[in-house]
Amino acid sequence: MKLCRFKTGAACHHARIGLTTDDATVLDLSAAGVKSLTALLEGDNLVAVLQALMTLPMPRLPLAEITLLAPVEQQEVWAAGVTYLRSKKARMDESEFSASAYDRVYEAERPEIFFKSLPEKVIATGGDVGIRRDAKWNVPEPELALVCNSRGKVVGYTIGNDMSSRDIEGENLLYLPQAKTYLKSCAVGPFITVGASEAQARAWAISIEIHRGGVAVFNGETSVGQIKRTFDSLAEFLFRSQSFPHGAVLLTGTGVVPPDNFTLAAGDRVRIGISGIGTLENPVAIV
Ligand code: DO4
Ligand code: MG
Repeated sequence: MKLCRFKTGAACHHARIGLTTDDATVLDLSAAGVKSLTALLEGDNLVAVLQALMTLPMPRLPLAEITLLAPVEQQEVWAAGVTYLRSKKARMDESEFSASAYDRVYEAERPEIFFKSLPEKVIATGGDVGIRRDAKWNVPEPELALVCNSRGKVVGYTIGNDMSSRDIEGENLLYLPQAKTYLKSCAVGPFITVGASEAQARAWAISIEIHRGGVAVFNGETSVGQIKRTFDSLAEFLFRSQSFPHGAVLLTGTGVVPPDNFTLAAGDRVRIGISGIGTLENPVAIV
């Protein structure tokens, strides 16, 4: 079962809440009185609530006829890093200066967690993701994203793109916020898969394709099961000594890194797929 936010036409500014079980049509839950994703995610028995809602008469809209919005309302987006061995190696290779920090954080009990985006700055599928105009080495990071409610419970899963400037990150660890958090650096969506256990999610594949002028210039794949840490422990660290009254989205780190001679260019298209969720696709623009 997958939730989404959508609108029905260019002139319509009103976000609706949708539910899909077939990836071809969306039930308009707004017609059953559901006005917010956040309120739904706060409920204790989400799957049962959605099953009950599905018995009500509601418009069923073809997916091809709606515009999918980012599935965030007032949720901040945060991100964990160096949670896959592949990411640790890439960071250590990119910077001798910072190598021991990455090595240590991979092994440490406390994960690396950083702020990624305000909700209103999150890019939806189809929108431009950005590469910084002052960066020379830019990559997308395809990541499973945990959707947490205000109590820190993981209630669903979506897809995140943690756009990153590797030359800025590699120059000095203290530049990480500039390498990671800039205009259009975070895309999320399009669906939130609910009702899947961590064990089920760990069997999902994460894939990425980058197209330039219609030609694939990079593709890669990993398995969610390669994440070193449990989802609950990542969420617990995010919520420790912190409060998120509307819940939060936590990207869980990347396990796919393009070769070191690869950098994104304006006009590229980044397509990230997670088998249990769907596809997040964005063109790239210089910001
Ligand atoms: O400190 C570097 C960030 C690492 C990251 O974003 C990742 O592993 O996904
Ligand atoms: Mg990342």
